[in-house]
Amino acid sequence: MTDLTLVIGNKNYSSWSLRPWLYLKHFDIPFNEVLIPLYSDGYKEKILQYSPSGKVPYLKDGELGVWDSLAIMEYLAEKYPEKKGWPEDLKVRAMARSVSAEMHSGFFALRENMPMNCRKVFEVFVPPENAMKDVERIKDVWSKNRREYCLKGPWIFGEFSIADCMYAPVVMRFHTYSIELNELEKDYIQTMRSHPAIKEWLAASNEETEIIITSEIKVAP
Ligand SMILES: N[C@@H](CCC(=O)N[C@@H](CS)C(=O)NCC(=O)O)C(=O)O
Repeated sequence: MTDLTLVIGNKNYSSWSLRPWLYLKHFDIPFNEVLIPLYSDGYKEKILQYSPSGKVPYLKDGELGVWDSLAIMEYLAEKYPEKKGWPEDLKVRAMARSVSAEMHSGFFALRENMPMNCRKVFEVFVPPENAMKDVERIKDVWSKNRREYCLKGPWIFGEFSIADCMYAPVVMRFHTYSIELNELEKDYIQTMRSHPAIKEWLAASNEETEIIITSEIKVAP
C-alpha cells in the first residue's frame, strides 16, 4: 500500500516520464503507475485531471501534487533522504546539479531531431550540425565525469544519482540513432541498459502499440 502515484506517458516515447520512474524503481520506492497514452483522444483532459501543467510526469503523494520531472525527483530525494538522490560531497553534488540543470534547460536540437523512440534503431543516422553539438557536449559530460569518478561506481558521478535519471532518455536516444561512442561512453550506455528497471521499461515499450508519428519518421540523410 502506497500513497504515491506517478502519472506518465507512453514508455516508448515519453522521455520526461522515464526520469522519475527510474528514480522510484532504482531506489525501490513503491508507487502506483497511471499511464496516459500521449496524443490519444482526450489525453490532455485525462492529464489535466491530475496535473495543472497538462503534462506528464506528475507525482501524487496523498493530497500533494508535484509536477515536472526534476521537481519530482528533488521532492523524492527530500522525502526519502536515506536514498541519496544527489552525491554526498558538496562539490560533486554541485556538478551533478549543474549537468542535470543543463539537461533540463537545454539540448533543444537533440530533442527536436532525435526524439526518444525506445523500440527503434536507425542504423545510419547523421545528426544535423546543431544536434551533433548537443551530442558532443553530452559525450563530454559523460566521459569527463566517468574518468573522474570511475573508482566510486559505474554511473556519471560514480554512485547512481538524479543526474543519471536526467540522462537516461539520452542513453535511449544514442542507442536508437546509433551514435558513435568511445569506450567510456559505451560502458555507460551498457550500465544503463542493463539496469533491471530499464530492462522493464524497454520490455513494456515493446508491448505498446500506439504510434506517435512525429517520433517515428526519421530519414537517414
Ligand atoms: N519540463 C517538463 C516537461 C514535461 C513534458 O513536456 N512532457 C511531455 C511528455 S514527455 C508531455 O506531457 N507532452 C504532452 C503535451 O505537451 O501535450 C518535465 O520535466 O516534466
